[in-house]
Formats: sequence, C-alpha cells, structure tokens
Amino acid sequence: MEIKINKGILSLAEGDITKQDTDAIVNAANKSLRGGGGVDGAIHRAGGPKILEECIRAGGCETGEAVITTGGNLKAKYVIHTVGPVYRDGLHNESKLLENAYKNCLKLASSKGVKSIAFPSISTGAYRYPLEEAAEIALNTAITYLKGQTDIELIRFVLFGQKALEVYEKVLKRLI
Ligand code: AR6
Repeated sequence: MEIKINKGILSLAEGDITKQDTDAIVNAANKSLRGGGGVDGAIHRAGGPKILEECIRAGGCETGEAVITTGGNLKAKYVIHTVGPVYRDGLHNESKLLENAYKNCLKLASSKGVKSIAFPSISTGAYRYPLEEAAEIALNTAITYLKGQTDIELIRFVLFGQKALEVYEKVLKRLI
C-alpha cells in the first residue's frame, strides 16, 4: 500500500528491514546501543562490526532519542538507531515517547540529507507495545512529517509478517 502526501510517499511493505535500499534504515535499539535481538540483532549481523563500533563511540541513547551511524555492509548509507519505550500499561508516557522516537529519526534523517527512510515497527516486539496502537502513532507521526516542510521523499514501514502488514494497512486506511 502506498499513498502520496504532499511531495512525499508513505508506503507499507512486508519484509526484512536489513534488505532495504533506502538511504537510511531505522534500528529499534536499546539504550546501551550495544546490540540485542529482533531488528537490532538482524541489523548488526547484516551490517557488520563497524556499526557496533560507531554505536559504542556514541555512548548510548535515551528513550525517544536517535543516533546515526553509517550503514556498514548494508545497502542503506545510514542506520538511525532509536530507542522506543518499553510498554507497561499506557500510563507511563509511552505514546509520547514512541512519537518522539519516530520524530527524532525523521529530523536526524533530514539533517543528513536523507531522501528515503525505512522504519520497522518500533517497540512492538520485545518491548510489547500493542501493535494497533503503535501503528497509529507511527503512521500519524509520518503523515504529519510529510505534510510539513521536508525534503524526505519516501517513508517506508517494513513490517515483519503478513499479519503486521495487515494491521498497519487497516490503521492507515482509517487515518486517511
Ligand atoms: N525486519 C523488520 N522487522 C523486524 C525484523 C526485521 N529483520 N525482525 C523483527 N522485526 P524488536 P522492540 C519486527 O523486538 O520491540 C532488541 O533486543 C518485530 O516483529 O526488534 O523495539 C533491542 O536491542 C516487531 O514487530 O524491537 C531492544 O532491547 C518489531 O520488528 C529491544 O529488542 C520490533 O521488534 C527493542 O524492542
């Protein structure tokens, strides 16, 4: 599914974030930036040790913030590492922190001249954010960003598995 917003495109696809040919891909990391499971593990495995070295040099990342490194052996030129919130009960600022994670990745991407960026569904794996609620925040943040003044031409959400793609598609249809 693909929609045009201003001069940009918002697209939803099923697949593996490490295989994307966008200028940047986003990593759903943890505060240490020293790697982990899920998307984080996949990116470091595919991208090689250079990414981890740069992450260690960066020192870490607060929840909702973002750090940029090169893409190592990946097709993407950059990896933008962000830390989504661990979902507890929805009463601990989780929605704002998740919005900040997406927003700060987009701002950092723009500042580096990135034209195309691929996101995974941040926080919806190990961090247990309910998928439909997370999708609404992710998509709303992307839509708002593309509606503003930006050079970003493509924001792609890369969902792991058909079920996750269907949830994102359902939410996007509701929002537009
Ligand atoms: N490509 C795209 N999406 C993927 C991939 C992939 N290769 N692999 C998993 N997903 P998670 P989080 C989906 O757990 O919830 C790590 O250990 C997955 O199905 O990767 O933000 C970090 O180091 C899910 O929908 O990230 C942190 O400690 C989504 O990506 C912690 O997990 C996010 O799942 C972060 O947890």
